[in-house]
Amino acid sequence: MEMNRIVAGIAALGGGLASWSGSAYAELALNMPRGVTPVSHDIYQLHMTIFWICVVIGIGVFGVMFWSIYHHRKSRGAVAAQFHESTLIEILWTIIPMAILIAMAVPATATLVRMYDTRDAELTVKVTGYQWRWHYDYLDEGVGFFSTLSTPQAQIRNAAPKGEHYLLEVDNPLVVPVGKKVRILTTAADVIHSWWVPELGWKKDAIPGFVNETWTQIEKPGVYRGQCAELCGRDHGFMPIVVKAIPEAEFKEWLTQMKAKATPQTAQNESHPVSQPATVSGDQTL
Ligand SMILES: [Cu+2]
Repeated sequence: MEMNRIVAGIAALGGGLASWSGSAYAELALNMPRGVTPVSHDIYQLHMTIFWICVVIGIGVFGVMFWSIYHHRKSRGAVAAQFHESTLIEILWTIIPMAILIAMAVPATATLVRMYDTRDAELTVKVTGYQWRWHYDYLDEGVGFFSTLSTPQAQIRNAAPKGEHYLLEVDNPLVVPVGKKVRILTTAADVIHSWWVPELGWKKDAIPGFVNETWTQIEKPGVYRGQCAELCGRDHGFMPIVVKAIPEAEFKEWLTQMKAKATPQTAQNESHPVSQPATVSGDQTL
């Protein structure tokens, strides 16, 4: 009777969870995104492979444990088996976990090696973190610009309804061609920032005095949004990243336009290296 009630309770809870996860899935992403680059797919696959290995290990270990606790309980008069210093068991419980770890390390290392392989990139963009905005330099192209939060102040101060991309929108997004390998160098001009666009699969610290290197190859046109992922000061939450991936022909056109106005715009931007804070406080001491 008691057991039936417990089973019914668990079933009801399971049913509730299933319907909840179905309806809430769109808002509450429990898993990492699959992303839009070969590396992000590799990372996702690796994550799922290792997740399922862990699930199998978890079920195996807890299954044996609960089975043993139940079947060898004291009320049944169970007597503990004695197998201290059993060489066979010690070898087995060393070899099996080691084999599992090595099996997981092989795909993990292969993915890491691919992530760091920036050879044959067709375009290089240097990303510089500033308090609190990003600067993008298309090396070898002579194009560079700041990318600053464009969410209106009124939304930040709750004086207007918040927009769809609240705090995830900028004036000048990073524009890249679809299907091309783009090398991304990250660095910073003041404190440590971190350049993170979840759909690209990785984030990279932007450290003053260092240049970190990675790459991306976006497969489908679109706008991908991210944020600074390293606490970098008061307006850390106000320096979003927007990457716009467009077909190569359009990108070439965009680059030509940018080159045409590169000189005046760069000069204008460079004359204001310190950004305006996105938040408003009583004492603006920048
Ligand atoms: Cu930052």
